[in-house]
Amino acid sequence: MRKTLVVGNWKMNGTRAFAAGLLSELKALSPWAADVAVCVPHPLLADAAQQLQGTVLAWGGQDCSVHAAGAYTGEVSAAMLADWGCRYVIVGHSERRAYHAESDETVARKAQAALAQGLTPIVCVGETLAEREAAQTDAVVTRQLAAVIALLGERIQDVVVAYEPVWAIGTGLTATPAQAQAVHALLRAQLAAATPAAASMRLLYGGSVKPDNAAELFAQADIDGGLIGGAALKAADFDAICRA
Ligand code: G2H
Repeated sequence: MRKTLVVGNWKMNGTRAFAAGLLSELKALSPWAADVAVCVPHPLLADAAQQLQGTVLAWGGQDCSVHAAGAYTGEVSAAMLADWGCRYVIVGHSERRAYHAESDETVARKAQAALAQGLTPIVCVGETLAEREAAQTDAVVTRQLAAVIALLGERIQDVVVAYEPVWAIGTGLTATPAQAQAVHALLRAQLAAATPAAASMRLLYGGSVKPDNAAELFAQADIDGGLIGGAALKAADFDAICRA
């Protein structure tokens, strides 16, 4: 019922030459049974658009402004991303929440801005290690998602949700499939209370997904793919995950 979605999050990595090489390798390895996208740094969007136009690979940004336009130095609007042909934009990644002080409300506004431009926001939620150890995982992810539901209402159905436990990001630690599935089931139940479309929404897992753990994670009932960081920077690894 739900088609697997695998999204590469390049984070702040890559030059134009790197992107040209990786994207041409991925094009040669395509197609996949899953939907596949790469979220690249903003300066690489033009090259991604040129290289990926007409392929099975979609592309997107890693953040967008809450504002439509104006005097917001350094910001990139959802309209600009749409203008470059982006299909997706990641919002609320834990690195944005932690290093740029993004609140739950800010993340919700970014998702709203993305939807207004026809983009699919990939809304990230996830708990820190301290929160998990304090048994606050459910409360934290529920609070983070509730802010988005409160602002978007029924349009929550047009969002992709990514569960990324902060303690598993770039650390080599991965949530066990059972740990991840438990949170995904909780999130889907929360979505079901907000929209009848919850069963068809895609929920991704992110946090040290690798070729050797992707299949077991993606096999979980409520895990519909992944948001991939480090392993998205190597064509062979990303391809293996897309096939998992
Ligand atoms: C989590 C993930 C991508 P990594 O941030 O969003 O990165 O796979 O490197 O843990």
